[in-house]
Amino acid sequence: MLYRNPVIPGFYPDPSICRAGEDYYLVTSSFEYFPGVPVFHSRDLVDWELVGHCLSRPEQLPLQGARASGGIFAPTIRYHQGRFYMVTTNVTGGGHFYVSTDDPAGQWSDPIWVKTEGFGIDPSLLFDDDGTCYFTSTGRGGLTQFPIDIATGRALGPERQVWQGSGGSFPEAPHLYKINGLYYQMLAEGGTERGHMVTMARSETPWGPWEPCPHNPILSHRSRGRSIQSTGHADLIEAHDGSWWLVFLATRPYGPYPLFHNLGRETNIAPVVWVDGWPVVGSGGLAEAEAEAPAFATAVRQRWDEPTLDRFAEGPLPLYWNWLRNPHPEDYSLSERPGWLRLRGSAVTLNALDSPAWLGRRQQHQEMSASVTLEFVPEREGDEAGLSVLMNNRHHYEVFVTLRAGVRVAQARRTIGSMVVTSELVALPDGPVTLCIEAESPASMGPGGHGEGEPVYRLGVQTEGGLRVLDTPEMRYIATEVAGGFTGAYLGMYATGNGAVCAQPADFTSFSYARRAGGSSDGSAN
Ligand code: 6LW
Repeated sequence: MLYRNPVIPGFYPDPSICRAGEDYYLVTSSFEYFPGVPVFHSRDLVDWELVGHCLSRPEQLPLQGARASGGIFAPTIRYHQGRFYMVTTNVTGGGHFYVSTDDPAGQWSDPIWVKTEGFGIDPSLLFDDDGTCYFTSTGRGGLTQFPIDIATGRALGPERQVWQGSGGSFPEAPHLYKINGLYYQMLAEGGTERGHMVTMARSETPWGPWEPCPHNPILSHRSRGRSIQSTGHADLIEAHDGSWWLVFLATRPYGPYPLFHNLGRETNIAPVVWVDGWPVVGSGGLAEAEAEAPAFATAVRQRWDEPTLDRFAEGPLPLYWNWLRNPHPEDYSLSERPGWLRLRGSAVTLNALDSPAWLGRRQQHQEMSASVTLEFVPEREGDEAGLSVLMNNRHHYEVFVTLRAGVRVAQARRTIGSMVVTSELVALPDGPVTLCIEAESPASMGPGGHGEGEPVYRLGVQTEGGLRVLDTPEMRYIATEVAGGFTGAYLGMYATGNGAVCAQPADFTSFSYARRAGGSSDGSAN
């Protein structure tokens, strides 16, 4: 049975994995989004169900004023003596901390902070057989490590330098493992762009001397014409059947040359075999877009490729919905009007480093359709509510309902850095409005990007005469290569009074999302 990478598509970077018996748990970075650090569960390493978040309470995750791609950087998850630990960094404030739980799908503890000598990211834990817990991260002067008291986070020894990598730029993402009595240090190097790679060294002690792997990098797609690029930031796991696997981030760039990516860095897996005490990843250090599933997988389902329809019945929202920074609870209600998600537009806009009345889910496929149906009666020209595709506060497109010259209209807008462009206006009759955003790549393009045309979003409104497309902005101008940062595109419902509070709430009754077949979303060809 074949599985397809990415196993978790869309903005789910810096994956880390642990195993409890035959259950696998995986976490990823979440930056300025709330709740933080999504937790996935799988029993076959291929189909990953989102079961919770490690950081679901604002007290665990202060994000006030977080810049785009601030907040929560790379997490590591480990399982030790019946308890799960997740260690990460809040770069917006506080630095390194960990939380723990007996039930990864439930609530996690309050943070325990770990103080280091300098600023660092990418913390990791190893629970050694003698009970020592090693904390490893980037820090002042490179990769640093020290033993900690897991009950308090207190250092039990001085910070010491460990393996600094094979000479690539940005040595980071350290994970220390003990395998067959040897200590292995795995790093990412080369920066999280096209030169990204995974490297490894081993030692008889946790402190070195380090023997680098003779075939470093153990994984890299730099300078390779593959559909999956930027492979790196990895974590290693021994499955319950004795097979070994690597989880790692990668991107799927596309478009005419030079390629770009807008879905963020995604979670992938590759098989690992051991040769002479060194891991060999995938096909001799290259990961396949399609590969043989673990022998213990009984069926291959990849749920993230299935369409979703949200009807906003009262009760908890599906876990894939996120807020920007710490949401203002007064902006949201599922109970005031049963069957509708009510957004009360505040003064905060999508451009602010604050939390607008916005609820978003990741765009997970290069070709997709998203649509919302809403009721909204704008009373001022500043009042607007609609559907956005958002990369960050300075790069987003939206289609929305607003008031112009006393008439309720639909309009589209592009915000690309300091450039803001609005579309023509379409007058709307009274009643519910359906807005949609579709992502479309010209069929001729192919994954290598050597065809004609440019991938675009179609921003439209349903009218009596059918879909009226208001704008078709290029995907490229909100892609990571333009927008910067570490995140990926979100599709979000929002409302704002643009500097004032909206007089009327915006009520959303459905949100649908579906991958469109036939596109280059499959990561098909290498
Ligand atoms: C992360 C670093 C990296 O902390 O990107 O790809 C940073 N690797 O290890 C942000 O995700």
